[in-house]
Formats: sequence, structure tokens, C-alpha cells
Amino acid sequence: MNQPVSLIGAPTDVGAGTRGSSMGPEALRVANIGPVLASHDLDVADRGNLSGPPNPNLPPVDGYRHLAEVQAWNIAVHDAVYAELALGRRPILLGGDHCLGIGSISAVARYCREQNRKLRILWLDAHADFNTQTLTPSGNLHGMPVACLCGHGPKELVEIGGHVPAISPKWVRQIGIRSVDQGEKRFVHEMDLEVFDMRYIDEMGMRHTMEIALATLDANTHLHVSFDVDFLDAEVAPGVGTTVRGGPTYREAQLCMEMIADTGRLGSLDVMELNPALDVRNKTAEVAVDLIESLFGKSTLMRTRP
Ligand code: HAR
Ligand code: MN
Ligand code: MN
Ligand code: MN
Repeated sequence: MNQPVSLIGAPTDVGAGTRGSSMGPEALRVANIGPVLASHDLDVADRGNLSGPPNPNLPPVDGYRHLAEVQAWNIAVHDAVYAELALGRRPILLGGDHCLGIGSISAVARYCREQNRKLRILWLDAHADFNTQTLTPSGNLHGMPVACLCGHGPKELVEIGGHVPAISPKWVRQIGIRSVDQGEKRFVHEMDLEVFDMRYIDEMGMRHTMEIALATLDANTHLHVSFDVDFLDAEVAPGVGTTVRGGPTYREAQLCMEMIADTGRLGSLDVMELNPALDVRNKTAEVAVDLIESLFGKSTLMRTRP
């Protein structure tokens, strides 16, 4: 039997500029995320939704929008994700906007630290999410979670996992990136983040990209995937707040997920930024569920790794 999984809904859009990702968890359930995973010999528990403050829809204060609300939601996410890991289960966070990656990944990092495990984070996204108070063009905290996790952000967010910084940039591999703000770009280079942007994927192909991103995993490595649905090409996945043209096709994304599954190391997952208010007949949710099915080991035929 595979390691069991737990679904945790976090219905909020407090970190985003566009409203609607608060409906993401229910859209993923309507697209049958639970039963689909259960059909692959997995014990699936749906823990329901977390609760937190409403979205006050206010402008930024000192460079951040909704910092107190984002903090409250991330503490709830941290505690819920940590609790599932402590039970020996694999948490699947159903977002919600991507600011919640702070709570989720700081919990995973805490657990790995306690268990003496290595951590590798795959950040699948159109965006680097590496802005800071001074670099951000919007104040939206969903543009800052990777920087916060690396210790660059307000103490309300960087301290959530109890260890600052929660992670090292060396543990992160970003894939599918194609929209990075000017100041953010400089900071990505300064911190030496490993980014496989769309040009890299165009030139080298998804297979080579994933071979490099997944290199040097060992039996003691916990693999966390933070899947921002806007990673996907906008034509495949219109149901997100910040679509960016020129992302991975459906097949490229499938290969990405299948190669992650082949490692057998997947320990936790975030599914973020799905916005049903912008979707077409829930198709983006269905595409996301198809891909997650591959991530948890669905394959067309039985195959040995070539
Ligand atoms: N870079 C922009 C900002 O910081 C928008 C990035 C956030 N969008 C997301 N996250 N969907 O990946 O405002
Ligand atoms: Mn993101
Ligand atoms: Mn994004
Ligand atoms: Mn299916």
C-alpha cells in the first residue's frame, strides 16, 4: 500500500490580486480529486476546509496587502500540514492562493529537520514568487512566498515554521517560469535560485529539464511539489488569476508529473491558484486533477524506467 494522503482545503484569496481562488478547494473536489486518487490504491482522507479571516480587499500597507490575514491563514495551514506529516501521511494542500506555500512548506521543512531528512522543493509556476516588500510591484503576498521561505520577508511570515530561514534556496528547483518582475529578477540571481525557465524547457525539452531538477535525490529525500496551476499554458488552464502565455503543454506537464512520480519520493503537494470564477466549465480543475493523478503514479502502461 502506498503512503496515505490527506486533502486539506484552504479557501482563501487574501494573498492574490484577483478574487476567486478561495473557491479552488471545492472545484477540485467537484473534479473528483479524492475518488480519482483513491482509485490508485491510495488511502485518501479529506480533512475538509480550514477557516480564517475574510478578504478585506484593501490596498498595501508598507508594501504588503493583507499581512495579518495572510499570517492567520498560513499559521492554520502550517499546523494542519504538520499534523498530517506527524501522522505519517502525505498532505495535499488545496488552495487558495500561493501565499499559503509559506505555511505548507515551512511545516514540511520543520518536519524534515526533526526527522533528519533532506528536502527538495519543485516550484512549478509561471512566476518566481520571489518578491519582497521593496521589490513587489503589487504588494500581493502570493508573489513573495519563496522569498519569505528563504528568510526575506516580514517576521510575521518568515517565523511561522519556528526556524529562520525555513529553507535554503539550494533546496528549490523552479520550473516553467516565464514572468519575473525587474527587481525580482536581480534578486533571483543574487540568491542563486535554480530556475528552469520556459526558454530552458524549449531548448532542452521537459525530459532533460526534469532529469536535472530531480538529480541527486536519495532515499532520505522528501520531495515537495508546489504546483501553481498557472504553470500550465493559459490555453490549457484558463482558470487562474494571472494567466501567462507560453507555458508547458498538457503533454509536457504530464511528462513532468510522471517523471516526479517515478522517483517514488513525493512526500507532500500544494495545488494552488485555481480560480473557478475564471474557469470554463471546471476544465482547469479537471486538467489539474488529471495531472495530479499522474503525479501519484497513474501511468498508461506498466513500464520500467528507460
Ligand atoms: N510578480 C507579480 C507580483 O508579485 C505577480 C506574481 C503572483 N502571481 C501568482 N503567483 N499567481 O505565482 O505581483
Ligand atoms: Mn505562484
Ligand atoms: Mn503563478
Ligand atoms: Mn482521469
